[in-house]
Amino acid sequence: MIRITLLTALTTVTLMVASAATASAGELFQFPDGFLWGTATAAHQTEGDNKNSDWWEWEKQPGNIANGDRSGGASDHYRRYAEDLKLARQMGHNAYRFSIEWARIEPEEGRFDEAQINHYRSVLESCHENGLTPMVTLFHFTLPQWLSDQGGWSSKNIVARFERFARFAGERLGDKVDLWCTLNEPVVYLGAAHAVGLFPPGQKGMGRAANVMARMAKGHVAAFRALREADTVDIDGDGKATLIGVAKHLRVFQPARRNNPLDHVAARFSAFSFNRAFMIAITGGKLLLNVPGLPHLNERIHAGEPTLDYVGVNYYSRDLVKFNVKTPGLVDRLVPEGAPVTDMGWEIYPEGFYRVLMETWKSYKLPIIVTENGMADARDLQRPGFLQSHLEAMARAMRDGVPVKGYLHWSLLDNFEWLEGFAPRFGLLKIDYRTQSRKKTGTARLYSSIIGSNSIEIGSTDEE
Ligand code: IFM
Repeated sequence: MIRITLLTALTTVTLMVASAATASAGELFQFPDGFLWGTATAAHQTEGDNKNSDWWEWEKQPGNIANGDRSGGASDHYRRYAEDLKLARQMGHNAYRFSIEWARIEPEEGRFDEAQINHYRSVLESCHENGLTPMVTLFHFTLPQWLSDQGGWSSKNIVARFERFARFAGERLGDKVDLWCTLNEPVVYLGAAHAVGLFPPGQKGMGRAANVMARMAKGHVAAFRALREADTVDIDGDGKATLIGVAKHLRVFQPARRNNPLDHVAARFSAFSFNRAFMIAITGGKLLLNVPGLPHLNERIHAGEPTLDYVGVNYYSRDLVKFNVKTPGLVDRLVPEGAPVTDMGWEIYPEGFYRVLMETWKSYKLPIIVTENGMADARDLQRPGFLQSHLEAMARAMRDGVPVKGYLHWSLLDNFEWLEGFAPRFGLLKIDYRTQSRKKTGTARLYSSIIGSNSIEIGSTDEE
């Protein structure tokens, strides 16, 4: 049982409507031409030697990372990106999501490093040489140490700093990128960094986390505007120089005890605070939080203009939610007994992917790109089934009208999994960290064959 404090107390109640799926076995689903197939990575998790970032310092402190792991050379992707992107092409991928590292690009406040921005230009060139449509993420959990020292996303200056960084990225990389992702998993991040203190800058407290949500929402909006202005080059000729979104971690929350009304309330609370509050803030323009014991928030985020071109969906799992009697603001999140789980103990629940996609489309009426989906499986035993069942779930959602434009598997290669260090293995390419050699997994081959046919047979997925 894991007790999670991630913003579960932050909000009012909204019902997460779960659509029951109906699948007829044996139906062949054809993905549209131009569907994006690929993988996602993040700079700090893969590049290695990210010395100016706040995680570099954080990892040095005993107890912060499992087994005392440090990201160190990570997957050596900073130096081996060309080899890795060639492998992606060989596997049939046509897209690649990665993050640019703010700590490298602006290692000191206001000093932008030409060599580093040129490095990312080379990565983008390599994407294009390999036929990979790049998606560039601006913020994926790491900050320059100088900014973290100011409080990171809790600092007053953060929105202006992020806007400046986004503008610089748009100006310097815009001729090679159309597809941008401002923030990765803002609610996961603000919970871990500013509510429970497990990520740097290690702040604790629900009140502060609520304010950080407002800052991140404003940061997204500021970055959206800056990218729109700065990146005017339409690479793919679709008439749009930019498509800008966020990668939002979305989960299914269900009451642990069907007959317990408090668990129902807790599940709805969790769905609203984790899945919806941030999205409503950036799409609707207002962040409304009204929870006893927390600062009331009624903040205008923007004046009603469009600030999202697509929703990036990161889907991993579901939680059974149990009301916590001792600390009513908190909830316990459980895995159903006997359910299949990943190496990290997360339930494997493909039906939830279908539900999340349906719900996201109904809520925001925006195109969707699956910006992450995957599992930790060191022996690659369950992952082929995971991939197959999740792609089937996605295909069913598409058949039922959800405009999914692409699927980016997490991850291209094994990498540094934050608090868990190097033990969890998410890669389609398995890495031997002694030699940094890459080896294709069975899942990588399965993925290639699905991409090759651009279709999938929808089997009889479990329904509830
Ligand atoms: O590795 C992370 C990634 O950085 C963000 N989304 C979830 C992944 C697996 O935990």
